[in-house]
Amino acid sequence: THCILLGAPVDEGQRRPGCLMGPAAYRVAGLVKTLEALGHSVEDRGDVIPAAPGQEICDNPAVHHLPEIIGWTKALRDATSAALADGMPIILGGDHSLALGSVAGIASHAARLGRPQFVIWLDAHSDFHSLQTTTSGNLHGTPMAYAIGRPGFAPFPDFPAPIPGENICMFGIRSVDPAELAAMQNSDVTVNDMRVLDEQGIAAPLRSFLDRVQAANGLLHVSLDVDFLDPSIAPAVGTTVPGGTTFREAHLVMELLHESGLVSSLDLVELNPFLDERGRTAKLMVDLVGSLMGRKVFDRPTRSY
Ligand code: DIR
Ligand code: MN
Ligand code: MN
Ligand code: MN
Repeated sequence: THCILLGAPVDEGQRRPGCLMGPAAYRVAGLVKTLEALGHSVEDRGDVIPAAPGQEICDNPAVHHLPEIIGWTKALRDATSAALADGMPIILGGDHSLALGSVAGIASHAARLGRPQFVIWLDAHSDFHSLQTTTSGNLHGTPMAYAIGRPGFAPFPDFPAPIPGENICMFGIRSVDPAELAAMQNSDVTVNDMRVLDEQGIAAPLRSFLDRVQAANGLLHVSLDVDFLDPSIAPAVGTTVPGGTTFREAHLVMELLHESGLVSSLDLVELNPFLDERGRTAKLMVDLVGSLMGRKVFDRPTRSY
């Protein structure tokens, strides 16, 4: 695979400074070497420059940094969609608001190809707020709502080819605000929250989603939020939520995604290196990318997707 790294040092989608150091931390933690050791070629396109902020406003006074995030959204949409023409974009965040742009970019690329776009959201949170419903005002809590075409994103560019709810799978969620829950229940999104994973394990729910992607000849975008992981193994994130996935569960997710052969793009989001313990979380994220891109400890028969 030709991997294209896009740095997205977005920090304005939440309130704890530090995510802007994420791209540098992934580079320091050896992401390029990890990918090359697995036989991939790597092209680091450096950090994306956001479009100049405009004067956009919205009627929810809690929302902050709206013009800056719109500037990031436009630039990341264009950079991601351009990268997809040449290889597999890996977007190095940056907080999760970067996915407003990356997911817009993948959706426009899929529409150009005439193929359905699927998204797996690996996160403690559902990030399903509209500009009207967010109470924190943190725009990192909104990208899924934008992607599915929820109303209330007027100051943003129209989302190109909204992604149908049945093409979206939330995986590992355990912190959902009431307004997000109401909106999700009104949608066809597949919700594999931690309770589902506790009862059914990782493999069965994930395979059933991957089977649908495969059957539809879909493209699959993976959006990996650090807080998908349990805080005991991944402390470097501003919004830790107890009860996250373990080291082995997370690697299993990545291994199954790899074996599916369906993944066409990846976001790595919410790493805050300022909160890390000597790069521990950054290194874990890089290791997970290794598993996603084919590293295995033992050879095992691959499922024939
Ligand atoms: C909360 C937390 N639902 C909010 N969101 C996220 O602020 O909207 N934390 N995404 O990572
Ligand atoms: Mn998130
Ligand atoms: Mn989260
Ligand atoms: Mn938040």
